[in-house]
Amino acid sequence: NLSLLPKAHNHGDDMPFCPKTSPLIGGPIHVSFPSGLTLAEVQRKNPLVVRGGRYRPPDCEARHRTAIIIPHRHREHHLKFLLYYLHPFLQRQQLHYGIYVIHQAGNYTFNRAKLMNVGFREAMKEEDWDCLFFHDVDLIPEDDRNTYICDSNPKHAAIAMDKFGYKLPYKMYFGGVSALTPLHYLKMNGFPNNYWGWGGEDDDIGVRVSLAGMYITRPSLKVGRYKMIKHKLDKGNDVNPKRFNMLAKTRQTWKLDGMNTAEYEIVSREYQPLYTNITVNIGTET
Ligand code: UDH
Ligand code: NGS
Repeated sequence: NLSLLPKAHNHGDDMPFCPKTSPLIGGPIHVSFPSGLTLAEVQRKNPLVVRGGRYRPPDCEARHRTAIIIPHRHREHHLKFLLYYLHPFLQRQQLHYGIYVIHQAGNYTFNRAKLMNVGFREAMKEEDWDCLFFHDVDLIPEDDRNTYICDSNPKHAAIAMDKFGYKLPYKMYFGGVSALTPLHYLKMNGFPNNYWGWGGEDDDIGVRVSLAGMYITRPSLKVGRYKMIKHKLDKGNDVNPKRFNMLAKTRQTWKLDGMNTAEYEIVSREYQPLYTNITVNIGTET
């Protein structure tokens, strides 16, 4: 009797596909930030997550393979909460997934978009991901129906953030959390490498989407809700005074700067229990 065989870690040919809509997803999620939470506790709550922060549903073949790419430096306190919410959330969606934290080495000015280029290339070296979620560390999804899978066009997921009164701050906003397939990513030559410091890089990415002949899709305002963990502007991420001039030139620069010119050195790759930590030297502004 086949039904008596243990199935939990069997990923043979005989596994049925997971249902199109996961029976495990609910609706709104109540997000709070319990004091005293530890990574060990998050690990204990997620026994099926394996080294490097990877997961596959135990009893069905996932329909989607999603990599989460998180740009990071000095935000361990935020990362802990994000992992606490994201792991169970992705498991309820019955995804095959992996979480990558792309950690900028050194103290030079932060560069969010370039770290995403690193994350894309390094994640794709490891597995054939069909969707990449570029995810700020301080944004917690507040609804299970916000599915972490890709659309036919680049998707902006963080459409309704608490700090903006749960609506878009402006029509072209593309910040926070976005989802692209590898094909979308390469079509727009990835993200810019030369936005050092705070601001504008997300707008540049949004412009690249349309310059590459694509458009932005979004979930509904009811579903694309996020709570931001409150914080001040970080040390080492000063507002970039050049951002407006750079944005005015994206049409001329997007093919010359991006995935095709991203240069960096990997410092280390650690397979932590809850995520893959890639520390990278991305250089300095030239
Ligand atoms: N990040 C880090 N470390 C840093 C800077 C940024 O990990 O030192 C990452 C992190 O994933 C963060 C993302 O980059 O979520 C975006 O950076 P941010 O949180 O500083 O940007 P945000 O716009 O907040 O969310 C800015 C605070 C107020 C800026 C006001 C400027 N007028
Ligand atoms: C715009 C920035 C974006 C930023 C957005 C929200 O003005 O990078 O505000 O900022 N664009 C430029 O500066 C050109 S926030 O309210 O989160 O601090 O994401």
